[in-house]
Amino acid sequence: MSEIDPNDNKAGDLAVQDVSPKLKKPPLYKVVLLNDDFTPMDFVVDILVHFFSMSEEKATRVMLHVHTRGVGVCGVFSKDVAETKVELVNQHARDHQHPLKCSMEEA
Ligand code: TYC
Repeated sequence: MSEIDPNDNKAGDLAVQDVSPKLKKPPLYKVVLLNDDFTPMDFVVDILVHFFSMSEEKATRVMLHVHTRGVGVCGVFSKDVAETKVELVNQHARDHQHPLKCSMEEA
């Protein structure tokens, strides 16, 4: 192999320096739902159950949070997964003629 062995320094002229790891952890993204005045509450609960695997109880809590506070977190995911969830939810809302908007932001 071509690895450098710092103990095998026959000429005595080898400088070995510790280097901190360069790889950063990939960023995570929050997927959020935005409130609006028209999307039915049970439609939002269904989305949280089916696209974000929440229990009916948790989905109802999150929906009411969005309804009263304006925005709420559905989950935290890698970039690819967050993008896919946002697309699927927004397409589902469009398919049913609801103005519901889902988006993502860095966690
Ligand atoms: N505000 C909506 C209503 O009163 C319910 C709602 C909740 C809509 C959450 C969107 O992300 C949302 N029917």
